[in-house]
Amino acid sequence: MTLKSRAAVAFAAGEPLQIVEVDVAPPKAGEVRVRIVASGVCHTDAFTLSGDDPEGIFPAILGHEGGGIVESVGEGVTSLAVGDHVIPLYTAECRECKFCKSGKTNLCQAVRATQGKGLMPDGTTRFSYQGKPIYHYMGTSTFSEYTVVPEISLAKIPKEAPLEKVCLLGCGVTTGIGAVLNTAKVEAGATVAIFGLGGIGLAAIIGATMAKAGRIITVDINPAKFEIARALGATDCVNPKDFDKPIQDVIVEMTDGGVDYSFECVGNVKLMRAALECCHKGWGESTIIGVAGAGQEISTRPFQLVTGRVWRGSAFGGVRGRTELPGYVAKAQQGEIPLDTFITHTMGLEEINTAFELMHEGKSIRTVIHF
Ligand code: NAD
Ligand code: AHE
Ligand code: ZN
Repeated sequence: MTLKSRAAVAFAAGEPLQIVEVDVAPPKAGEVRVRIVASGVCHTDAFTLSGDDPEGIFPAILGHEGGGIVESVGEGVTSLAVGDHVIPLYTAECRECKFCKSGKTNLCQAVRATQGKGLMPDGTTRFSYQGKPIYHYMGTSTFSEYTVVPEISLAKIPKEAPLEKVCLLGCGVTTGIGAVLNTAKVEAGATVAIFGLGGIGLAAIIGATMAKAGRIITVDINPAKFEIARALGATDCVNPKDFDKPIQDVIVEMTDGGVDYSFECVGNVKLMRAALECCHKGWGESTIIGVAGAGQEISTRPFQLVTGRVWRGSAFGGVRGRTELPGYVAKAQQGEIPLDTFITHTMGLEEINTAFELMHEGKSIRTVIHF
């Protein structure tokens, strides 16, 4: 049966979201309809809404950091049942594709092609408004009371975990921690630099403390972010605006030649260069997490790589969602991942445009939308 659902619809790039009642069709074979209980707002939602995302497609229901409860399942769904608690995954885990079987990446491609076109795997959409189709987003579309997601794009989590908090593990917090532990594999005692102290960069601090990094240098142009960074374990807080030389030179001087690992958590291609170039000659490794807009490219002197620095990238922290996310939820439940620290604001769906404003003004870390 088709359900009515309150949703925040992005009708066009650069326009505020509109709260309307959409129709959500039942799940087809291999799909699951989920009642979303809460959703964080990530910078990537704002990035796509801005029109900078080459894959941005409108009208769409954004949102990819949600937590919910299975409302109904389509034919052939075996791993989930009505009432199960789930976190939607923008990086599916089919366990059967070449990527999953490689053991080398979390980038399952089973549904990626249709997902990038805003469609379910059969090439159609489950959302409509006034009889016209509305596109899905990142395979999750969590800014809707009800959404439909492939079975392989849902991590089942214990019912005891508070969905209005662990939803943040659907993107930001997992991404930052995973990039440090899975992608860079930071070792104990290492010196780390983290560029950008939003949800991702702050989570990278947690990852660095989990890895027992010796020094955690954090960089942001908004000094209001430094208090929380220190509370999470940053040893140094640096504002590039306080210096009249490039930030990479400042960090190289602070560290006797550069850091062992750096992380770009902003999406600024100039900062990506700085993050690479603040790495130590011979072994320093820089991981790009931030997402840059259409047409932008990174650059550096090839000599930076010839002399031993390494450039990497990380999506969803290299985490295989169905397998590994329950472990992240357990860590949050045990207090090892302080999710409360990230939640600076909570509000209802009607106020969702305020969440975007707070993010752009640098006043929030994460706003969690309660449905
Ligand atoms: P955010 O807006 O909450 O935080 C960004 C931070 O960067 C802010 O604190 C801001 O002050 C700081 N900043 C901006 N310009 C800066 C500069 N020139 N130098 C230093 N600091 C600067 O964003 P977020 O939600 O933490 O997301 C960060 C980035 O990570 C975005 O690009 C987002 O799209 C991306 N992201 C990537 C993945 C992935 O899997 N690769 C996952 C989630 C988010
Ligand atoms: N659609 C964009 C790229 C967006 C992007 O890089 N997304 C990240 C997740 S950001 C979550 O907040 C990601 O995981 N990418 C891997 C993937 O398969 O999308 C573009 O440039 O086209
Ligand atoms: Zn995100």
